[in-house]
Amino acid sequence: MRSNRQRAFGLRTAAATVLAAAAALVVVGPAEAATIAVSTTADLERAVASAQSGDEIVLAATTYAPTKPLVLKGTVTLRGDGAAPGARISGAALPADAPDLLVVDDGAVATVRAISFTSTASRGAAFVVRGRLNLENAAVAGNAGNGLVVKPKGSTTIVNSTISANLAVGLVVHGSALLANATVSHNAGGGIAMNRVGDVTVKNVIVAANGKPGVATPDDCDGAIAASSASLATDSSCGVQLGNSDPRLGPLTLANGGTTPTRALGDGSPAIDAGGSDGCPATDQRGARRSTCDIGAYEAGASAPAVSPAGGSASTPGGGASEESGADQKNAAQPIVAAAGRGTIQLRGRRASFRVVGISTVSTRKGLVQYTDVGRIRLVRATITNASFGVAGRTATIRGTALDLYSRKRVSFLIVLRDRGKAGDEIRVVAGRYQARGTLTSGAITVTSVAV
Ligand SMILES: [Ca+2]
Repeated sequence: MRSNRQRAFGLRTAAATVLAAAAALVVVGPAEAATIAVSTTADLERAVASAQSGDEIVLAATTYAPTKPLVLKGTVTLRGDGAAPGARISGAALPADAPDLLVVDDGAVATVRAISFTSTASRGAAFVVRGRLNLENAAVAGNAGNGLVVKPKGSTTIVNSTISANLAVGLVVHGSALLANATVSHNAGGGIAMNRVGDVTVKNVIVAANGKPGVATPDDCDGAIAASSASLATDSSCGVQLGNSDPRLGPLTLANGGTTPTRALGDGSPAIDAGGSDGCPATDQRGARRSTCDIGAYEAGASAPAVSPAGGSASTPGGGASEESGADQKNAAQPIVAAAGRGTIQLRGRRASFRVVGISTVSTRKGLVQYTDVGRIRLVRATITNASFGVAGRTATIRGTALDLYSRKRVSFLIVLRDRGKAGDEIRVVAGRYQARGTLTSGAITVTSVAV
């Protein structure tokens, strides 16, 4: 083990910075690396901004909601501390003009382990990779935008990780990506998009139930995977070994064990014991020991090791546990609501059009509501006050207030979105005295719930 030192924030001198920069040009010795424990959003933002090559930032198990994108530079590791309910980085507090959650800068080599990334707005990605990203035992889930976007010079290796329930595309690759024992599923905008130039290799990977049946969006893969082994998809678009196969994935949940949410393999899943031993990690995303390798991030029949509750051993001198962290930890156990839709419905002799994006956790709500029934009501500039789910996570109820451009008054609204999985999605709108409901004649609604 290398000997690490705890670094106090804000005490770095210019001389130390110059020395560290010089050291980075040669080879950074182990003694230069610092381990920085963080337990609040402010700690995390400072640690990322001041990280030097070789540093490891260890996140206590709570929810972090940065107010601007976290930009990783140099060679840096970001990892959860292994306690329950896990570390989660949320995009809920990001500004509309900088909606990406984590950016791996040009030339950076970032390792990110055992953290969940969630709740970006529809224009934001959980990850933008310009340098190199090693993603391990992580979950990228419940984002209204894309999960990961790998830029032309960027590259990523994704192992034992789940990219799921994002409302846009799970993984967009302009550069290169190697996925091993990953699960890319239930992303409404598609699973993996190669954009004609992306170089993607998959080993023991599940790409399942992406896109939206009956709607013209790309499904599991958009473009050709360069090389694959022992991988499975629910349609034929990826060209992998087991195409048109249903892996029988369970709901995305922390209840499977570990510190990031996973989807279990149901009984009789064709993914069980169907992975190749080449490149198969010893444990799965949860830390459960793998036997004959299953395809995907989850090993069926294996138990995850017990995780200690937050606060057990996470506190280190200078780590700075704050008063906020208690509330954050409670929030971390709540489901994330994510719903998005746009389209038109047919009313009596006319059509109404809408666009709705809603993201909600118990502590934060964001979204966009626009609804136009020409001549009757036109809702804009909405404030969402509540969003909740109906049975089985396919119905979202969004409440708030919005400006009606016709009456020039703010009105309370209730919008219910029903995701029927294929053509047949429904929307119901109540705003002031206005009421309408209908089945979509164009567009689509996607509703997801991420129970973490
Ligand atoms: Ca197995």
